[in-house]
Amino acid sequence: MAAQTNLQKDILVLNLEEQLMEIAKEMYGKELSALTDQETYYAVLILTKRLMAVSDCNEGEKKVYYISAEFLIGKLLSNNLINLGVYDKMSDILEKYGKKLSVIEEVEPEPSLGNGGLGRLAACFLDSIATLGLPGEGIGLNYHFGLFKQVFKDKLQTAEKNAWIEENSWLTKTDITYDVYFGKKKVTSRLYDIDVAGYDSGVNKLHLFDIESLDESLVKEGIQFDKEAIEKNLTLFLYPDDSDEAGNLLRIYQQYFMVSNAAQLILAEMKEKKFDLRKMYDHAVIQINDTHPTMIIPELIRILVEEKAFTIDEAIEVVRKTCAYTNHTILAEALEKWPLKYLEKVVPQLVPYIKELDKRVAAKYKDERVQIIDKDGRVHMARIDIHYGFSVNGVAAIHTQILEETELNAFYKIYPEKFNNKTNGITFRRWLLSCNRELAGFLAETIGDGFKKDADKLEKLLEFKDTPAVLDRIAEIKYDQKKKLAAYVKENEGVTLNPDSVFDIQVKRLHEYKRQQMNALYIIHKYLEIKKGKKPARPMTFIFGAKAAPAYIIAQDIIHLILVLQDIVNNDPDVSPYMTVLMVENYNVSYAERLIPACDISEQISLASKEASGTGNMKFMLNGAVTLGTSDGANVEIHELVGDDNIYIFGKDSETVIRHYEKADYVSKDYYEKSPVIKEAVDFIVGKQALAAGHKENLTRLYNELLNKDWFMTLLDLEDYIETKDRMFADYEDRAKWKKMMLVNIAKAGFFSSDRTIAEYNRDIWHLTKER
Ligand code: NBG
Repeated sequence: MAAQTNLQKDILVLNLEEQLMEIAKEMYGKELSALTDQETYYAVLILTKRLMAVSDCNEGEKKVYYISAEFLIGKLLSNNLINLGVYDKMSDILEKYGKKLSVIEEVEPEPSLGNGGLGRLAACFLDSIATLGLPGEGIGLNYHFGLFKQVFKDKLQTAEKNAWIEENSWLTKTDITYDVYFGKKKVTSRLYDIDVAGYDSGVNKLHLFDIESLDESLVKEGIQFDKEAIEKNLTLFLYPDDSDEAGNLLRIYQQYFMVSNAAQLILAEMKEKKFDLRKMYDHAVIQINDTHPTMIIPELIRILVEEKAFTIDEAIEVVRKTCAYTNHTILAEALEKWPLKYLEKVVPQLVPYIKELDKRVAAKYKDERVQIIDKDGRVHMARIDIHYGFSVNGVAAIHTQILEETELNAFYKIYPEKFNNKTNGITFRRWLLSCNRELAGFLAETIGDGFKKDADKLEKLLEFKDTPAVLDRIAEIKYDQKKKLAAYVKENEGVTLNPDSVFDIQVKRLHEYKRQQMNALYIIHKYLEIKKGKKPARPMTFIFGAKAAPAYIIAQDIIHLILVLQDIVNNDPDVSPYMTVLMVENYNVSYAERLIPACDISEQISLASKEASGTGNMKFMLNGAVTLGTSDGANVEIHELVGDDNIYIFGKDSETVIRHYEKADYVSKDYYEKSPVIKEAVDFIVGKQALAAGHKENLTRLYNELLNKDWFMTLLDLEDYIETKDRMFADYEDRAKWKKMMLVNIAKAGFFSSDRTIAEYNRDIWHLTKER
């Protein structure tokens, strides 16, 4: 069978041009050369889907089901073509008919099925699972309007729906439908599939479930809709506003809908393959990505007991051996705790099982920190995962260590054997081969293209760390990418960027712990310095990209401050020759693919202990940026790999920060009063100039927050940050030194390939065998 499909794929590849012409005729009755860009995109899409449909599936005795609320897959055309090995061929064919593949790629709408790193990680993992030839599938939801589209109005973020599903898309409608029960209320789901092609390997599937009765017209203004009309709203948005009860209930509806479908799909496959359900763990491993899919545990137990004649003990044992949990954060507010009374409203059928799971824990352990249902009647989802799964992993060495020693220490004492670390990774197909074709091409010329399948081979580049021709070429490619970005930004944001300036970039979700506000304070500081006559050696460009959760007020205020600074700085003739500020609108995966290759300084400045890993940091280094970062998340491992000479680390370490929290002795005002530099920068937020350009309410609120609370300790590290960043800008002028740092960062990035991460998941947790 496998050989046959391979042959079909080979034949298709041989006849790519004829096929494409035929599709053009069938769909539009036109010659290829007469198609519009949009039509060409659809034709190439259809052909690529056909190619994936006849490619081998990764099969085996055991499969991983990666269940996740987010899959931030980004545009798929370019990556699919690369992974199928036909990118250049397709590009040549299109060229022959007067078309440019890079232009056609632009037409594709980007689905926003994720929020940030967690969702992007899931997408990288699917790529690597397929590339390693492992049997594995993603399971999630088909949100029609994704997260949201960010639009700036009056220097404030507003949210609109992000419609991405078109008549022709990567989704394939299947005839699989399931009944999902919320108590007695029944809804019907339908499965849509997206093929995931591995690089030079087989194809896997991303399963996205949708509700059949969805009504898109429910969304009236912005992203507002009737939160109670579950049958109509269930798969409209990812992370709908949860600031009220209806919003909370909707999130539980979504989560249960996801896991009920997942359970039905997994059990149907077990049945179809005639696997012994009592040995489910020999054929299925369920990776629970953060706590959103946690209800899969009680749901599977319920089904095994009620429909498959298991005793409760047997069901718990089988499920425990099947489920594994990944923790992605230690932020308390992100660790889900659902009031039992909400669960009773949405999924009453699960409640007796959750109570049973709780009872068993309570009978064995007295420690309050490990109880599933707390004294206030809230169900701690992560605790279900830890007690009733077989593996708990963090996503970077320091993060796992903090889980073991601090956050989850009570659990670590009970189950030390369950804990393990899996440092995150990124797929080099998207984050190098696709987004930086120039660099990838040059690397292949210089060290051979072995690194494309075995990322560790990038280390070979170190042999050239004193070779001027190689160093110069890497710097030249960076310069070209900066020019390209500048052209795109000019067209899309109307802002002029100077490619001869230093590009300093911070792109990631907006959150106080990530401390975009600290970066903004640096900008204020520089602005004031220039005003006083202290000119920098070279112009500086500060770029931000970030969406803020619509209900997160201070995050909105930080966006506002950055947009105010953009206005003030870029329009001040004394300063604008030396400095530019830009916050790009609707930062997403496609934007990241443009920004990352063009970056000189990678901002990774979270408060130590708070960023579980970060993955943007890895993408930037792979593309030759130098990191300015705290000792947090994966920065720590980057630091170890590149050494002190090739990274700029500043700020207090995680132990110091954790101690401040324990003792509650951090007082931001003390730092403000002690340091004239800090005071001057913070005061600027509510000074005349800022108030004239922005809104008093937002700016005052932010100012007060920094002065009176500053929960994520911005002012603690500000002086060190300013000093280190100044040093970095100065070092940029030592071009020889800087180029060498670029090279070392690229050469050492191999460890952060998600192929390595997935190989470790498989070695330690999944134990899948490939059979191709
Ligand atoms: C995020 C962390 C990042 C990490 C990604 C992927 C959540 C809840 N967590 O540091 O903040 O890189 O997960 O593991 O989105």
